[in-house]
Amino acid sequence: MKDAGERGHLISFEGGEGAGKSTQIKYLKAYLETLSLSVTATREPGGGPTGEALRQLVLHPPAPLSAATEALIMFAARRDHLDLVINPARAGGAVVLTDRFYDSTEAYQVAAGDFAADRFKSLLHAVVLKDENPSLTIILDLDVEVGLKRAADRGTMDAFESRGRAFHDAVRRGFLAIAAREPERCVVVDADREPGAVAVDIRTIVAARLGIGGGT
Ligand code: T5A
Repeated sequence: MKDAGERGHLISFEGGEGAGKSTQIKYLKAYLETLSLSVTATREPGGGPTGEALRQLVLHPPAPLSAATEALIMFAARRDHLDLVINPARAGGAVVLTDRFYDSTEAYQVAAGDFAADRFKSLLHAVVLKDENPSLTIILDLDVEVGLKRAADRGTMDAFESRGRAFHDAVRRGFLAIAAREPERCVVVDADREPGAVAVDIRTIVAARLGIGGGT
């Protein structure tokens, strides 16, 4: 295991509905553990008990929420997630893999919703400290219809999954715009392939960008 005292990396996984983030986090976690690294897998909104309660609220709201309200709930959940899960794990030397982080707010509430970009930026700077940024962000890119079908095949839809194609196309464009703007942090991976092939690419990226592991 890694020495306690050496701060672990934070890797975020982003993408539209059904892109395969949870699946790929499982693959990467298992691989990194074979290298004797301590790994924490977590998700947003969620992580700790309060984050999970906020997740229920925002995914299954008692009445429709505005994009601004959604963004505020996401950032409240995110601060709690950083305090209770991400920062303690990183302080103990673990590599933290999070299924969604602040890019999801930019893609869903700003690019696809009507939350203003400057308000998003202010909130981001107020809530997430500079040294809490991910070392690496993997953006799983997938045709919207394919992703929504994968999500629908699992059963009941939540408040986001049940939005139309135009909304999810805007989410996809939002993620690609973030990747184009921040190439030093973000890598786009083609998620429309069998899971093992996607996992091999992700290992190679993690090795090249963070020097963890040796690719395949
Ligand atoms: N949200 C979240 C915001 O609006 N703003 C924010 O700031 C944040 C943080 C979260 C919702 O909240 C919104 C976005 C989301 O709508 P969620 O249930 O966590 O809700 O939604 P997702 O993150 O989209 O979770 P999903 O489980 O739907 O997608 P994943 O994790 O990307 O996909 P995964 O791995 O669970 O796979 C889905 C299905 O596809 C299969 C899997 O077996 C599974 O059945 N699959 C594949 N099939 C074929 N080929 C592959 N390569 C496959 N990979 C997985």
